[in-house]
Amino acid sequence: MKKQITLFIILLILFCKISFIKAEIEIIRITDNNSNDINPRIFNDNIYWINDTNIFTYRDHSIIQLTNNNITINSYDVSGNNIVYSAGQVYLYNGMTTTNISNNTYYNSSVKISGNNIVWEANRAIFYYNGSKITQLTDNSWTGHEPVINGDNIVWWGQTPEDDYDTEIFYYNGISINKITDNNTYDYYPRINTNNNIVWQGYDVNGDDTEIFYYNGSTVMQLTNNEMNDTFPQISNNNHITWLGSDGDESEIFYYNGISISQLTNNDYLELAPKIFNNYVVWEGLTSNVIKSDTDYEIFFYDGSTVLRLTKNDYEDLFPDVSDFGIVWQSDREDNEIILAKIVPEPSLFLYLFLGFSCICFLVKR
Ligand SMILES: [Ca+2]
Ligand SMILES: [Ca+2]
Ligand SMILES: [Ca+2]
Ligand SMILES: [Ca+2]
Repeated sequence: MKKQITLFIILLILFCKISFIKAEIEIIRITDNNSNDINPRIFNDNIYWINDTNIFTYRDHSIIQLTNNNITINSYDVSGNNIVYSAGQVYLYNGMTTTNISNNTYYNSSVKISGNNIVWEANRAIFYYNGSKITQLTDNSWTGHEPVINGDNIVWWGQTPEDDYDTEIFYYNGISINKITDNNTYDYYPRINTNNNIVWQGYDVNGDDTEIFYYNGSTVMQLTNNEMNDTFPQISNNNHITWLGSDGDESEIFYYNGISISQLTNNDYLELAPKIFNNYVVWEGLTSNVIKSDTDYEIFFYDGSTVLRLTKNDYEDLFPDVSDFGIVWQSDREDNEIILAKIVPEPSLFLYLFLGFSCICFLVKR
């Protein structure tokens, strides 16, 4: 009889655990000081942000100051141990020392890094540093803006003299520059992933509103076709895509899983700033009707199956970023602080099944 009861309890626990397997979240406040901590990024389990004029990181439960500047940082990016930032000039911190990479008389901005390769915008042109020398990728009669990089593959938006009034998406594959678009409407805001798949927003043929376009390495697909603006596309390394669209009134979050498009939000308030990592999507949402004065932004997280609301407070929670480790964002309290929502990995279904059936076998044998 005792054996039957034990068996029943094991089966009940097994059933409950299997029924409730999903992402669990642990909220951790990273900073607690009297200055502004802003623009957080997360790469694996390493978190970075800007505090006033310097970049900080959070590793193994402690905060480390990485740079020692008193100039305003306008952009930064991370690849492995390399941190690159633009503060007038472009600086590379390789984990040990800081070097001025750009060394020019321009105002340099929009810096991105992949391995040792760095790209940025200066004087309406695209500059590329391959670890040893700088090349200006755009001819002086061209314009180039906001480059992104994967390895030695670089994408930006801009114009050549043949483009007349509108802008196109340009792709440098490490050898030559090709146009991905060639039309009479504005194309901009490209993003590239580790497979060299590219997304961007561009006006449709009528030039009325923007759509989302996706280059899968060989062909261009138009993902949206509607009367609203579709903006800020992001692509993950498994080729999933998210963006801000609209169902008629204000913005909503949309998600393309490689096969079909789904709408992740359906409400009467604004969504902004989507980011994606594999099947995870994060964004900020203005949680009351925009006409009310008591609204503030909260952080939302799509875990691949359901949307979870991560904050519910009177602070502005902004600019979330996501990895498989967790979600980070800035929260405006007395001043801005960095918050982490750690995704607590649940033991897998197979582990529960294995443990459960091992216990049952042991009991039956006895
Ligand atoms: Ca165009
Ligand atoms: Ca549209
Ligand atoms: Ca909305
Ligand atoms: Ca602070």
